[in-house]
Amino acid sequence: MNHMTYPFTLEPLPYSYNALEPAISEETLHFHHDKHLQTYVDKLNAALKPFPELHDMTLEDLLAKPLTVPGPEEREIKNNGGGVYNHTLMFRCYKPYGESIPPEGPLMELIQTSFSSFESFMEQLIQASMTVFGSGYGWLVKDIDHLKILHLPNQDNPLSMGLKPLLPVDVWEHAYYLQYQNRRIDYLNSLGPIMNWEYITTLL
Ligand code: MN3
Repeated sequence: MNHMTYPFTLEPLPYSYNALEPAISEETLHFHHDKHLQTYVDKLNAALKPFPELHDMTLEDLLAKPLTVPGPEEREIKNNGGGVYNHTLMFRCYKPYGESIPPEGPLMELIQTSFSSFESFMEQLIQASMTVFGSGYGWLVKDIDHLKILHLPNQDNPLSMGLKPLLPVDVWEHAYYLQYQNRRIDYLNSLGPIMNWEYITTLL
């Protein structure tokens, strides 16, 4: 995704706070980006501070590799590092409401060979995101030469499984509860018009 290293900073949104309405409200986006993501950034920096040997590692390496620190400290770095990575990637995967155009080129070819059709792919992605019990994400990932859909708990990241993250679908309640309360499916069904498939294609 990028090559950020310690100390990590909050990446500004690549669009205005009301750009995703009505799918994601301005209020939800302020909380999600300015409060939740900022907290992950701050906690990641605090967790890394005592370990200078980790300060030159990229966020990708911090998530993908075992760390030479005690177990609880490693868990703290992985959890908050996942929070930074997953949210930063997710916000990049969106674009202003209604500006989404369907995937084309290499991404569309991989979707068709991996899931037979774009419609089937979207159904499976929403199904996987509905399956998350408690907090977590539905994920589109690349595994060598094909795409996979999976779901992971909390802020776990596919990099730790040797997979390339392409699209996180955040189903923590903070992602949707202000607008959709318990209706997770309505939130998931609203996301189509804000998907930035051009950006996701650059991750292949
Ligand atoms: Mn979130």
